[in-house]
Amino acid sequence: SHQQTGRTAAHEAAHDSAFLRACRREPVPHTPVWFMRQAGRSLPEYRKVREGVPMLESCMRPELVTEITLQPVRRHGVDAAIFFSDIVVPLKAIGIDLDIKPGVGPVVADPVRTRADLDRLRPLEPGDVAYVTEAIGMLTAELGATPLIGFAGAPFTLASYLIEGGPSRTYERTKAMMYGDPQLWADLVGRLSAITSAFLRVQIEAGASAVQLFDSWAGALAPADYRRYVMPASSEVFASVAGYGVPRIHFGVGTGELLALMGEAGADVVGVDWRVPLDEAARRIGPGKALQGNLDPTVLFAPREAVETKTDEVLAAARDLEGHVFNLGHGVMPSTDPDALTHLVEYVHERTAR
Ligand code: 1CP
Repeated sequence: SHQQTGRTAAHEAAHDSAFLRACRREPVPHTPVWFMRQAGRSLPEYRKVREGVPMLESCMRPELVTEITLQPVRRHGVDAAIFFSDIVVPLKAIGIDLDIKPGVGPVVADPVRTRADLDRLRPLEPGDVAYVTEAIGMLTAELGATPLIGFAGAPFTLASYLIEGGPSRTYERTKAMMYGDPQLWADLVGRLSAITSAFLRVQIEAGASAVQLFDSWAGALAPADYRRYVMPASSEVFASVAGYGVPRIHFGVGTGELLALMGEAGADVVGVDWRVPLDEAARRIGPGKALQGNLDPTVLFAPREAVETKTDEVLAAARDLEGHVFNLGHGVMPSTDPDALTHLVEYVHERTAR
């Protein structure tokens, strides 16, 4: 089909990029760099085009998504683009009443707390997110050899927003369901796994040449609970896209004790936050995986010399990895000076030129 041709062309154009080579643990001309939340409020050109457009609405306008996704590629020369969207977009697309409130994050009008509430989590059809397919088609045509990373929220992190009704620090209701009604929990994350899998497949079919599963808040769990209550649903997601052969990245915050399990869940690349040095992370994860990370995003508020010193530390710890994608340990903070990010990209490229 026409769409399949688009996908194949996009995947072929990006195939030999430093980013995809590093994900596949092949030799690279330089360590590839991209930043989580590289599009967004740190960029004046982003604030300008977002003026007066609510977050969720901006995700549904293909021209705007294309422009915002390309902004950090043009400005910083990063080695990959990440699709501009949000982890709650597929939930909105199946009719969940939610909004992204400025300065807060996703807020769900009627939280999911009972078995009857599960009926609202119907499967995601590609037609529900036609604007995603359209935006990725436009984007990959513009990106050429620069790979596009698609993404989705992992079942645990999505469940936490649905159950709590918004951002949380303790995940008390989420854990209450997990421990108190394991069957309801399993059915909930099973439905989310199907929705997330479908959302990733849409993005790959449209031309994304890698995918990242964000289980941002999984670090709140002890390893035994992660293995029992969360890992099966995330493994299902990874298995459902395995056939495409595109690299699968798995990331969460505060996951030092979960790194091996997050690799085992089916990732090709494991994202590491700034709390665990990459050489130690590699020992925990074992062979056969590339690593992504892990400069503390707040380091970018320090003078340039300090940023370079801390970057050298990350690169030194990454020296013997099978594959390394340089990134921050979590997203770019909104008040970051964009010039600091541009310099960081140049610096990593220079220091790692082979
Ligand atoms: O109006 C705005 O600008 C709102 C801020 C904003 C933005 C720019 C939100 C609300 N989402 C986004 C875009 C977004 N969300 C991207 C953009 C692509 C890029 O990196 O350039 C991505 C990858 C996400 C994914 C996302 N959304 C995650 C996982 C990544 C992470 O940071 O851990 C999570 C947890 C969310 C939920 C969410 N959406 C928005 C906010 C402020 C939050 C976090 C709320 C909380 O603290 O719980």
